[in-house]
Amino acid sequence: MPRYAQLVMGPAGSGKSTYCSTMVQHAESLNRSVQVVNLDPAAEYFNYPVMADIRELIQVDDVMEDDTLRFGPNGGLVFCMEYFANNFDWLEESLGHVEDDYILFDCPGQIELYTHLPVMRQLVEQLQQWEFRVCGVFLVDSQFMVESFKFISGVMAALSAMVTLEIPQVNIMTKMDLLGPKAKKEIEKYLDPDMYSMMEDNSESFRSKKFKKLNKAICGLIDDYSMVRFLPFDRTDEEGVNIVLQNIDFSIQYGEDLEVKEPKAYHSSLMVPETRMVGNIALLPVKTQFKGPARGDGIDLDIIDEAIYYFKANVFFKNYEIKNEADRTLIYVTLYISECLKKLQKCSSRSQGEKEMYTLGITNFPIPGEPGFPLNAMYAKPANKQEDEAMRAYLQQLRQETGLRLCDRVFDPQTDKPSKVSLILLG
Ligand SMILES: Nc1nc2c(ncn2[C@@H]2O[C@H](COP(=O)(O)OP(=O)(O)O)[C@@H](O)[C@H]2O)c(=O)[nH]1
Ligand SMILES: [Mg+2]
Repeated sequence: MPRYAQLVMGPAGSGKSTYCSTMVQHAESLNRSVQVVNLDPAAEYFNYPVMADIRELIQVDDVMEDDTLRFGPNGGLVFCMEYFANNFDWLEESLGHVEDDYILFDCPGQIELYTHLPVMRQLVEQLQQWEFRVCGVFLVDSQFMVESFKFISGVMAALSAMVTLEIPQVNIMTKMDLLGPKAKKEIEKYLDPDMYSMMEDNSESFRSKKFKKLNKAICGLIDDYSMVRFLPFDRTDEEGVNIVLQNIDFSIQYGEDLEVKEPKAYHSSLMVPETRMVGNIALLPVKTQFKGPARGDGIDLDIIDEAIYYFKANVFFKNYEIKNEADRTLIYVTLYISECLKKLQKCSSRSQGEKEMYTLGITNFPIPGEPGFPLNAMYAKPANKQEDEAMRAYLQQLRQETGLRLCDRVFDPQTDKPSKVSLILLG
């Protein structure tokens, strides 16, 4: 099974750490597990739980304070990252090996990591060896993108990461929530831009004759790579966040190998060779005091227990496949439960509920073969008068016992009211 990773990159302050925590929350709401690894040795603040933190391995401050090294902040960071690249076993240990895991790497912002230093590329290769499918996620702050020349430098940064890393990359314009309506409109043209028309932009910086050829060449280059699409990211817009995640998932084929979980219908486990029949319904024993042909003294689990237990799963099946005669009993009880629940919902006390259930249980109900029986195509009508009586008696016994058991479940002993929870749990 592959594992999945996003390398979250972009200049300092572009919103990488915020992106990571937004994604973690979003994934949680989808019931997906996404973990974050902090790879920024100079990180001061982030508000997501970390699976691993590079600062456990090395800290920029320690490097800068070292009298023999004497690095400034940038040099310190580069030193840290090179140290990291020589100690990937630390990462391997921290990641463990969970199949199918999905990890965000919150990377440092220094652009040189993506332009000419080998460490990020080494990291990608290492992750790939560990069976990760890696997607680059390059963030650019929308605040800086409202002018063409700034946009072009943002694009160039994203492009250099893409060329260096050679992995699928999704570019994101962050902090869209900070833009006013006018700026939002303005920025739309940058999301999927036409570089040549951008060159016609009337801003002064583009007018300069001296750079005209260069600008044209750069715009042509960007256009040729046709990777300049940006996805807008507004952390307050759940749907937008989801679109971003889907794009990234798609680029690393997340979810394609996951087993498709078909909804499952449940079948009765109570069929045994010596089971008696009425028509083609299994006359299974029932734990009950009500009179009828089925006695199940001392049995552990009966068909009504099964029907109540599987009610929620089975009641939605329009095309339930009947596998044996006990399934016919199960389905009959399942349908009867939904009839009961409709009535019980309206009852204001348990004693009223019990009365209603008693009446519903015995009042003339159709049996197989009679008009009004809902499943005549699948149920055989009784072969003779004797079977007719047995069937009627058995179904009535099932109905009465089911009604009584539902009262046990549905009425809250404290309030004597039908409790919403059990009504919902049951259907
Ligand atoms: N309004 C708004 N602020 C953001 C957003 N993303 C980041 N910020 C702010 O921008 C600053 C830098 O964000 P951070 O995630 O730390 O950037 P990093 O350096 O790339 O990790 C912080 O003050 C964040 O609160 C966003 O989507 N909307
Ligand atoms: Mg950060």
